[in-house]
Parts: sequence; structure tokens; C-alpha cells
Amino acid sequence: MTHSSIRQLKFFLPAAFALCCGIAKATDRPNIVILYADDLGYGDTGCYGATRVPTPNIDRLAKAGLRFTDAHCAASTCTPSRYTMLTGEYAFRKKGTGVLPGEAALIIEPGRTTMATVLHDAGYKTGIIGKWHLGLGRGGLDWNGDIKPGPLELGFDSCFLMPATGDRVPCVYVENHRVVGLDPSNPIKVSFSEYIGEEPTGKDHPELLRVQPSHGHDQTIVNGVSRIGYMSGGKAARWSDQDMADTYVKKAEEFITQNQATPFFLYFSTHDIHVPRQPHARFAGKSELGVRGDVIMEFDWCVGAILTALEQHGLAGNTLVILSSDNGPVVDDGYRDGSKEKLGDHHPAGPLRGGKYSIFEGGTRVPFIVRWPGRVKPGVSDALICQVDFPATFAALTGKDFNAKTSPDSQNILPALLGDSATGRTQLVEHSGGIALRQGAWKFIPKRPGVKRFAETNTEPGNDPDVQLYDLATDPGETKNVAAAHPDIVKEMAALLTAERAKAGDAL
Ligand code: NG6
Ligand code: CA
Repeated sequence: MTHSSIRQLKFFLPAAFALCCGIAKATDRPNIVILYADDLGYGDTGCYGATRVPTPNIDRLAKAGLRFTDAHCAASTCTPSRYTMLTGEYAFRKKGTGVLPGEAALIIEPGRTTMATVLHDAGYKTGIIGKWHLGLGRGGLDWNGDIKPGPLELGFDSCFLMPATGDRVPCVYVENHRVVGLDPSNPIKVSFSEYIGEEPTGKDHPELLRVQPSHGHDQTIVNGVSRIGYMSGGKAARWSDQDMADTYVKKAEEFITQNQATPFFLYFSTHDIHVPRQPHARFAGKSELGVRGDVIMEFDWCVGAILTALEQHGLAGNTLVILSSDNGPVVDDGYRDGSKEKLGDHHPAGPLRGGKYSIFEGGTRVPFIVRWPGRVKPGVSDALICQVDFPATFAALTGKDFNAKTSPDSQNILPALLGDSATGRTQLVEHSGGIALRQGAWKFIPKRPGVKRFAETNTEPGNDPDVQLYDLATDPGETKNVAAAHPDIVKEMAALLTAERAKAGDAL
């Protein structure tokens, strides 16, 4: 060996050692980014079989990651789904966790364990950008003052929020404890019980609207769209629906830039593809599926922009990205936006029955993709997993003990999440009004009286005066009720579900 090559080695070895150790240390605790769509269905993206709406960025993520075929959100609507994902407690155990109005108080008690406190306690910088819909304040909130408690009291270091939904007032962003861009001389007032202020409503002034409501959604008009609820004031602070995706992405890029040196957790919670569907001009009219397809393209663009931001900072290799949705799909959710007419042969829930508001699989089985280059082997997993498992699983991922009494339903499914195991849970409670049970490929739904189809949204809630049992291995579309042929399984699963319910006291 020459003198100079020894000298080179002297520099190379420590550098290589540091690099190895750096990687080893870093991959122990990856950044975590949840890309969370609103109402995106199992069949709405290319990698899950859609052919008439391009989703190149989501498909690219799936190709480089693990795509789950039996992963679930916790409920078939937003609030109970997110309550469960954050707390690790099935929402059916707690009253008051149904879809919340925009003025609701916070429904998670500060101090309890959430997926954010788990990561915050593990040394992560934690942020939420986008939809919240878990209430804010303690009731009777003054939107012109400090808005708390909220995410900052539940383990998030920063937040930039849409308080409830895109179709509910107040139509303003909240950053940390304050409404963004509020002019104090034009204070905000919000009401969900009676008309307030002097502004026109959709009901009385349909001529002022960009899109007509089909059911509900006929109260205060903001940005040419009539909403659920009444608001007055806060004119300078009101959002532009068309710029919402850009606004969230910009905030996410800033968050990543600011926190690139520490492990971070970003809960990126888009408004897309919920109503009102008001895409930016870059996407309007671009899909074959009408405006619902356009906002799927807009969501896909957000995914691409955030993946690019990670790449630009050299963070892609050390970031666990999870893409999913808060509940199943719906086509007409309250506005005549043409989505129904343009749907054609596109199946938002893919091969599954039902969708949003449904106890059938389409209600909670959602797209779910995990990417962590170098650690998660690309492929497809049929493991049964659920977002309720995030608190326990994130604790395991970061090497923390997890014994939160307030997260009784959260299981550590890390081996399935990382593709080390092909199995996840053995059982899962599904929730849409009432509850149902999955055990392996069996799906048991107790008697549910009620209408077979909701006329307004054209969805099947899964009601039936008799118990239902489906074998999803042979009948993923839940078309054949085999309860009569398997009384033993019905009996066993009914008992298991009763036991789960009993844990809930009288909450149901
Ligand atoms: C329903 C709304 C629907 C949507 C949903 C919540 C009406 C008639 N329908 O009550 O449009 O806002 O609540 O959606 O008001 S979720 O994705 O946040 O759960
Ligand atoms: Ca939703």
C-alpha cells in the first residue's frame, strides 16, 4: 500500500464509519409522513385498479412500497375514524364522536395518549396540516381569540388547520392558536342553529352559486359555495377552495424544511377529495371523471409534491410514508357537481360493496401504502390492519413502551406494516353507526334495522333485519349472506362482538 493510499484510508474509514452509523441510527427512527385523503375510495387510484383517472404519484409510491389490500380506517365517516386513529380507542366506545359540526368542542381530552404524543415523547417534531374535524376549544368558542385546546394540547408542536370540513363553516384556517389573516375589526361569528349576520344563503340565493346543493349545504355562501352552517365576519381570513391544496402543500414543504434536522412526524390531512370539489384551474376539467376525478388528480399532485420535497432534502430514504384515507368513497355528498353523471364504469370502491356511511367493506377498507426505501420491501400485503393501530405501532417503531389505558384497541402491527409478517390482526371491529366484526376472512354484521339504501347519497348502509355473514375469501363483494349455512360461526362471532361491546359499557 502506498503512503498516499494509507492517507486516503485514514480519511475514508472514519467517514465510512460515520456514514454507516449515521444511517443505522437514522433508520432506527425514521421520519413519519401520513398522506391522508378525505373520502378516497379503495378503487380510486391506478395501483388499486382505476383506469380512468391518472394517479402517477400514488402509483409510483405503491411501486416502491408495500400496498395493502385489507387495511382499514376505523369508521365510515371522518370524525369517528380520526378519533380512533389518534387515540387508539374505537370511537364506538365514546359518545359524541359522530360527524361534528364546525363549532364543536374538542372531543379528545388533553393529557391522554395520541399518535402525536407517542412520537412527541420519542423526540419527534410533530405537525398536522389540513383537516382536523375533532372539535376545538371547550365549547362556545370565540374564533377571534385563542383557539384551544386543540392539536397543540394533544402532542402536536404545530398545526395549520381546516377546523372541520370543506363544506362546513367556519371557512378559515387556524394556525396554532389563531385564525390566519383575521382582521379584528371584522370578527367571526359561527352558528349551526340559526341564521346570523347579513350574508346571503344558498337557499335564498341560488343564483350566486358556482355549484348547486343536492341535499343540505344551503346555508352561508362563501366563495360562491353554500355551506353547512352560518358564519359572518372574518372576510379577510376566508379561504379560497381552489387554492387549498397549494396552501397545504406549501405549508408541508415549509414544515419539512424547518424540521429536516430532527426526526419529524407530519400528519398531512388533505381536504381532497371531499365536497365541495373545487379544484385549482390546473386540474379543473382534466379528468374523464369530471370534478371528482379532477380532485383525485389534485390529491395525487399533493402526494408528488411532498415526495419531491423529501427527495430534495435527501430525506426520502429515511422517511416512512403512509398513504391512506379516512373513510370510503361517495359520489353525491351534497352538491350537484356532475360527478354522478361522469362516473361511467369507474368503481370508487373497486370490487367492494358500499362506501362512505356503510358497514360493508367499502366503508372502511381503504387504500393503504407504506414506503420506506431500504427497509420495507416493495410488494403487496393482504394483512388485516387498521389505523387504530398507529399509536401502539409508532411506539414500537420508536422503541417506546406502550401501555396507554386510553388506547385499549391499538395493537402493535409493526411487523405487518414493515412487511416482515404477512399477518396483522386476527380480529377487527368495523364501525358505521353500529359495529361489525372481521375475523380472518369472515365478516359478521349483527341485525341492523333501517333502509337498504340512502336515497340522497345512493349508498348502502348495510342494514338488514337479519344477521349477515360473508366469506370475503370467496366473496369480497359481500353479495352472498351465508349466515344460515354457518350457525356456529355466527354464534361465535356474535359472542365476540358482544364481548367487545361490553368493554364499551353503554356507549352504543
Ligand atoms: C354529512 C354531510 C356530508 C359530509 C359529511 C361529513 C349533509 C347532508 N351531509 O352530514 O356532506 O360533510 O357529513 O363527511 O350535510 S366526513 O368525511 O367529514 O365524515
Ligand atoms: Ca371523510
